[in-house]
Amino acid sequence: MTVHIVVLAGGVGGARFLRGLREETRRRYPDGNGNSTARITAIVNTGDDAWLAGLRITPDLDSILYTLAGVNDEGRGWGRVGESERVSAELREYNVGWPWFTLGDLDLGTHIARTSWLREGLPLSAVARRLSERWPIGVELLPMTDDEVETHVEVADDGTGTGTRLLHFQEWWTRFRAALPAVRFIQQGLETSAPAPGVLEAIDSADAILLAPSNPVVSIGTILAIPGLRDRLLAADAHVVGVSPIIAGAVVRGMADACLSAIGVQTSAYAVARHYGVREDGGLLDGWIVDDADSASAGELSAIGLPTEARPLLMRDLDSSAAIAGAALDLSLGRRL
Ligand code: FO1
Repeated sequence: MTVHIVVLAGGVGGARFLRGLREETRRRYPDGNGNSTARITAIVNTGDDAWLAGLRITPDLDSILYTLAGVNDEGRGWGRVGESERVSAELREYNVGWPWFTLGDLDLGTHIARTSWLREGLPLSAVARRLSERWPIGVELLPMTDDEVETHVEVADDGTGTGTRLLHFQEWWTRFRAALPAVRFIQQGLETSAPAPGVLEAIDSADAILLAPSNPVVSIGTILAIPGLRDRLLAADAHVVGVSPIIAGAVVRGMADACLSAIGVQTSAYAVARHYGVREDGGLLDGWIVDDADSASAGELSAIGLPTEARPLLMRDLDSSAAIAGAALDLSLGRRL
């Protein structure tokens, strides 16, 4: 039987986790020619998306696509390896786009292809599929929705000191490095959005559902906010297991701590688990994976009915990522009634 694994994922952490999961399923369910018989569906956050220089940019889908295709810039965590920036230098001269948000030449190839297909009327889910057909990535990439849902951040207005102003997430994140305290996050377009075709069906047919160690607020949180999605997860047969993006009270990379404090959640493996909620209290989680450094919280969480395992959580390389993905998969499959 082919096992069907659904992963909710954001950008860099999601990409590394999916690369590890693909490797682990290749080892566990070999298909005889180097791949696996497992089916992996990634439901990806698109709240970071933006229109820029007339092009539609989808950072989390691209981080995952490039990483699984092996053409990503491993160090930066986004964009293409061997990139050049001739066009973005020209755009800067014309003051087109955001000078603090670099669109590399190879990356622009992807954005131009995507935008031309969108202009032909293709939905984002079809565009994501077409882009991923260029490489044998072994994972089905689904945007959380085909509708435009963009995260904006409300920050104190440094001008008058009284009001607040709204920034696109990318400006808050890349221009200001999340240094401006966020009053709240607003997903514009959320109310009228719907899960992309295939998303609810994937959740219904999943044998395991995993929350990647992505930003719990603006990545996983945005996916869960899409109307109908959370309820479908709660109704799913598969057990939902999350991997903590926080180790020993600190983010592994990115600035999830700035996001968590904005919603009043402590930056800890324990607090994020409570934020997602324990299944028997009406929350999402049937299981949680924390780092060895947080093994004390594993005991506390198990005591409140959330099976929690402690293991090394740093995704240093393919083997460590595969081991983490395997542990999450075991916890999800193992707890099937
Ligand atoms: N992040 C930066 O810090 N600086 C950039 O100039 C930048 C450009 C960029 C272009 C395309 C893309 O897909 C991602 C890009 N990112 C950049 C990363 C991006 O902010 C993150 O991938 C996510 O949006 C946050 O998780």
